[in-house]
Amino acid sequence: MKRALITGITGQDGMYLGELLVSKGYEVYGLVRGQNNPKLEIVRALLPSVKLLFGDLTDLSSLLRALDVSRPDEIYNLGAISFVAYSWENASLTTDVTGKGALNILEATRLHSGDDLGRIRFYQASSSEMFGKVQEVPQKESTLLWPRSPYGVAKVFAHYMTINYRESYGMHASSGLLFNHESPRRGPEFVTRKVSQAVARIALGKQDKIVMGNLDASRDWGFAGDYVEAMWLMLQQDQADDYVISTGETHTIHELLDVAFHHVGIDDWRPLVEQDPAFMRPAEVDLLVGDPTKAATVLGWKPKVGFEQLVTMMVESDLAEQKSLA
Ligand code: NDP
Ligand code: GDR
Repeated sequence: MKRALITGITGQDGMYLGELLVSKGYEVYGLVRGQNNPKLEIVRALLPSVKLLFGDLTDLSSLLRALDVSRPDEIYNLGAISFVAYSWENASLTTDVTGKGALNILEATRLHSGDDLGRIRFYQASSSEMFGKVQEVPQKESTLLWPRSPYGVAKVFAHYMTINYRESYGMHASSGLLFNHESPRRGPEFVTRKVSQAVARIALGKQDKIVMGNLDASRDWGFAGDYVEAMWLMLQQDQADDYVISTGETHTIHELLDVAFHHVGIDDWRPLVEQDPAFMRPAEVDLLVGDPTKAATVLGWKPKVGFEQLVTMMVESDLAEQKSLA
């Protein structure tokens, strides 16, 4: 039985990846931070067989302890401060967790495994946000990185540290340059879930309008359930490498609003959407669209859920949730 350790198990991807690995027969361990984490019970209910360990990416000794207990064959470093807008308000903390946290888990892995480093396979959750002010369309593994947020800068550090551990120590360390991926489990601070939740509430008469930021940005949105399969596939390869994971399609926030409102029978959403500079970013990433050719060719990976299906899945889920709240 293979053993896996997931940091960020309480996040959107951690939960999907935990389900995937359990379904494949892995013994799964998840790292949870904080003394009374409100998501602990959600994870326990969803993934009863997963063993939860307490630790924090900023605390090297807690990571060493988690590795000693779990003795993993595969490590998935999904833990991060992941909300881009928040990273301007907390740039130093984001650097510590999202950037140096990756170095901590890489170093803990090296120290833990000693001469047996070649046995462990490591996944780093890199991001399309690293492309920032894009230097090429579509973005590929070789596209020059130009991050536009403290989060993006921290992810670039973590990305190159992962490559550095591969090149310096021969570690099987792979990095997935994942474009935006969403689901009904997406945090409500992110734009897709903010829209799906608000649209459901407006349809049910619980809310009057949505207040948004920049509606012109374009993103390459996929389904989180598809994307965690790509993470797993990367660690099943003989050679560690870096892969863009995306759909190859891009859509604006306007299109997101079109699909979400249309699904509840509202075609003219403009009177229901206000814009507020509070939701604009100091530097915006205007256009992201990834080229997933390498993932298709080498990993045999392809996304299954398209943009409209994703948005309607999220609106449906929020309608059900909002109805259950009465
Ligand atoms: P979430 O924000 O949903 O989850 C982040 C996870 O990191 C949570 O479990 C959180 O724990 C944990 N975490 C935060 N701070 C720490 C810390 N100090 N020590 C240990 N764990 C911590 O993100 P997603 O699931 O969406 O994303 C997973 C990873 O993939 C992240 O690294 C993200 O940056 C990256 N990524 C995500 C993309 C996306 O579109 N979803 C695209 C590209 C990359 P808690 O619940 O306690 O806060
Ligand atoms: P992003 O996701 O920054 O791409 O990072 P987010 O959903 O927060 O923003 C996407 C785009 O929507 C615009 N936008 C708004 N965003 C939010 N959150 N709220 C609003 O009201 C709003 N109005 C417009 C934003 O300006 C932006 O252009 C996500 C995270 O999951 C990262 O961790 C991950 O690395 C990247 O995706 C790939």
